[in-house]
Amino acid sequence: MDEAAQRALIQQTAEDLAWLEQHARTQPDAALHAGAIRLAAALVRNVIGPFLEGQPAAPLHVAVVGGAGAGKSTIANFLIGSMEAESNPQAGFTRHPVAYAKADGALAWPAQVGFLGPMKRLGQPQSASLDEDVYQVRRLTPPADVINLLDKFVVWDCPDMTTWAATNYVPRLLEVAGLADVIVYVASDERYNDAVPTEYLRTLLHAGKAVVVCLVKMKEHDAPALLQHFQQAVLANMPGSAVACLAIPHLSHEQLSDPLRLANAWRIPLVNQVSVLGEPATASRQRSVASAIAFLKSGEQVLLGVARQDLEALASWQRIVHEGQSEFDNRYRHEFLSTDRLRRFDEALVRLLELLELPGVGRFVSGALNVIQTPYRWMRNLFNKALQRPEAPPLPERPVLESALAGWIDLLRKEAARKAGQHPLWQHISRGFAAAGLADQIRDRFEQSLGKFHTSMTDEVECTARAIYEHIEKNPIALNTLRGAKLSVEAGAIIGAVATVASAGAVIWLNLVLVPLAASVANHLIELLGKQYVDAQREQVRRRQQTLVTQHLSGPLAEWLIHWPATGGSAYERLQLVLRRLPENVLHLDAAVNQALRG
Ligand SMILES: Nc1nc2c(ncn2[C@@H]2O[C@H](COP(=O)(O)OP(=O)(O)OP(=O)(O)O)[C@@H](O)[C@H]2O)c(=O)[nH]1
Ligand SMILES: [Mg+2]
Repeated sequence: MDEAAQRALIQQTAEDLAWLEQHARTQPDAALHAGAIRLAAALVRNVIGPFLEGQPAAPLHVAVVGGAGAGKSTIANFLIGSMEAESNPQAGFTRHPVAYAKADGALAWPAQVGFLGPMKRLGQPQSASLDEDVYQVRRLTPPADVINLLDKFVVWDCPDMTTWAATNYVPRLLEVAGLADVIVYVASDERYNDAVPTEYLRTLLHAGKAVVVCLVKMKEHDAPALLQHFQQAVLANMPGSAVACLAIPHLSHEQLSDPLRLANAWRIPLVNQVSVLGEPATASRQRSVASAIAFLKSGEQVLLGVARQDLEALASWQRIVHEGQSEFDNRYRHEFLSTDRLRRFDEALVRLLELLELPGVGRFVSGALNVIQTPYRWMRNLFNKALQRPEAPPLPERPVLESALAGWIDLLRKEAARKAGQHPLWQHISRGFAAAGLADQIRDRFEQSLGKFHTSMTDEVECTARAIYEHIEKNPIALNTLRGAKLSVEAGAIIGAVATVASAGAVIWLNLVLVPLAASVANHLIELLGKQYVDAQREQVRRRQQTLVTQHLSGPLAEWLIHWPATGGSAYERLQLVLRRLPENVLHLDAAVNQALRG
């Protein structure tokens, strides 16, 4: 992959994740997911991107995170070795990330577009309480010490993560947490297991971050018990393990103001722990990159977690569309198809029977047989007229289709209105009916398909009906065989009748009754056979007509309706794009990272 393509890949992945994060924030109870997605975006922007672009490993980054007022700024000062970060009794004082970097260090600060996401770098030092999407870098000369973390690390003092995304500053700390090679998680003894910070800790460990837990403010003699309790009650339930869990008890203000001289006993283990994690810097950064890509790959759960509600809503919309479709198909079958006689098939039957009449000289024989059968035919017609109930005229097709469509639209409209409060998708559909003319669009599409359906239908009826006689017409052997069979049956019946009269020694005039009767019964049987065949064809065409309705009318309309929420630039269109594109892009990133790590 060339550099430009790689940069575009990083940018697109970060943008897709940013979109997904915003989308998650529109959903109820999705703040934690939104946080995990923000972290994923930060990993792409701040770790994977710079690594692929050849950014050197140094300086590494350590971020101090935790609940409001836990003591984060105080611990940042411990890491730096002097009172630089504003610690303040007002909980939630630090509102944007503040980086502490060595003044004379050659700070190879990542400069690519998108680094630290939407946060702007402040040009001038400002109070850490400034509540804006910014970060600042404070350069300082650290006091001489045995271990000086600032030689290797940039120390980040972060805003708190006590509340979900209701506040603007949680995403800021997640952005820096994404960047960090080491995380120091601070929890005070009175609030060591608050729900929200604990969930963020879980996300950070899930992302494979090297986390050092620092429990603070307990009485010194309670430290071992609290550490043990935290290990068992909190860390044991996490997806990964923390690198270390340390305690710094409640210290005096003097000790806090000069940690280097007065609190080193507590400070050194922490500084040592962080320092070790940065040894050597290249390995530390490679670990960060490898776990970032692993988190993205395993992040399907997170991504699908956010999209789950959307996908469920889309699936339930799909179910309702199909419910409406089968109701539409059923109504067409019951109200129109079952009553439609398909007259073309009656004509086909007549043609078929005509074909069976003998041609040429044989016409005289057929004519004679017809004359013989005349009394029977009269009588049959009389009976039929007397007994037959008048056929109910079929409902015209168009009104049936229109009213079935209206029923379908009504069902969708009602369901959308009923469920509008459940999920934004239903709200979107409901608005589609109310404001975007969705019902008219449905009718328009229906009209467009109707023409195609009718053309196919007419062709189908005509072809099947014509095939009934054309097939025989074009096959002289079959035709002559059938004619022969018909003649044999009729002649056989007449001869049989004459022979019966003769053998019974009955009076000759009985022939006048029996011969026409036998000829008529034989002919009737042949007609019945023909009718049965034609009716079977008619039934087949009815079934085919039902299939064509589904194929040309209700099917395409259902497809269009199912996809309607994901069209016209809606959020669901983007969602589908992101859900398709993101996993592919993560795999490309994985390949690029693996190649770079091997190199
Ligand atoms: N006496 C004493 N005060 C402490 C100790 N640790 C923290 N504090 C105080 O607790 C308050 C909050 O500490 P910070 O370090 O500002 O806490 P924070 O987590 O940065 O807080 P926010 O940025 O507001 O979220 C400050 O007034 C600190 O001086 C300690 O060990 N002893
Ligand atoms: Mg603070």
